[in-house]
Amino acid sequence: MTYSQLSKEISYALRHAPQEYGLTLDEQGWVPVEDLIAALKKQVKYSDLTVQDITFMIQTSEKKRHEFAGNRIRALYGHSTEEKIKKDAVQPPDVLYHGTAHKFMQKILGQGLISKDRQYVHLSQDRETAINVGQRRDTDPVILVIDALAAWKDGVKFYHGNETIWLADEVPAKYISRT
Ligand code: HQG
Repeated sequence: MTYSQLSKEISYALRHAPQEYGLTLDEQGWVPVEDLIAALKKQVKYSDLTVQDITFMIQTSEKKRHEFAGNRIRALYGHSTEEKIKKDAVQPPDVLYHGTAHKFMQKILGQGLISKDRQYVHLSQDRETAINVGQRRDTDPVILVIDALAAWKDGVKFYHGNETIWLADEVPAKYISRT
């Protein structure tokens, strides 16, 4: 087992397929960590897994993907499960960014940013994060600038993911510009 493998598997379980692990997310996406560990331990590679491994994985991970509080764990963003995770809307920074591929641009400028397979659109707090996100899909990604404050004032809802990631239900095209 590597910690990167563990992070990926926990993301898969808590973002996309809790039922495959016999888990049920609560409204905010939490599950008891002991249930997650018990489910993972059924796989040989995780047979020695401890709660300390999970704590270490979260602490040392480059991206803050998971949160551990009390005896519960959840994914902070990325969900695609049927039941939409409940988050409190909060005022975003004035400007947010979104890194994407050139091939999506025509559609995005027409219909805005939509969440596609996930529950929320993912936005970046800074340009560097947006470049990293966009590079997953394009070696030279397009970095979009979102007039988040104007959108918020017009009633578009934003939610906090982690220190670098913000979420929204959708971002209409009129708040999006190209750099
Ligand atoms: C695009 C990773 C056509 C959108 C990352 C994106 C992030 C549209 C893709 C997090 C569109 C969806 C999320 C429209 C949006 N028409 N394409 N109207 N609206 N798109 O993976 O933001 O490493 O669901 O631009 O770092 O790329 O897994 O979202 O390219 O933080 O922790 O549709 O996932 O984090 O792709 O990435 P995704 P994303 P982890």
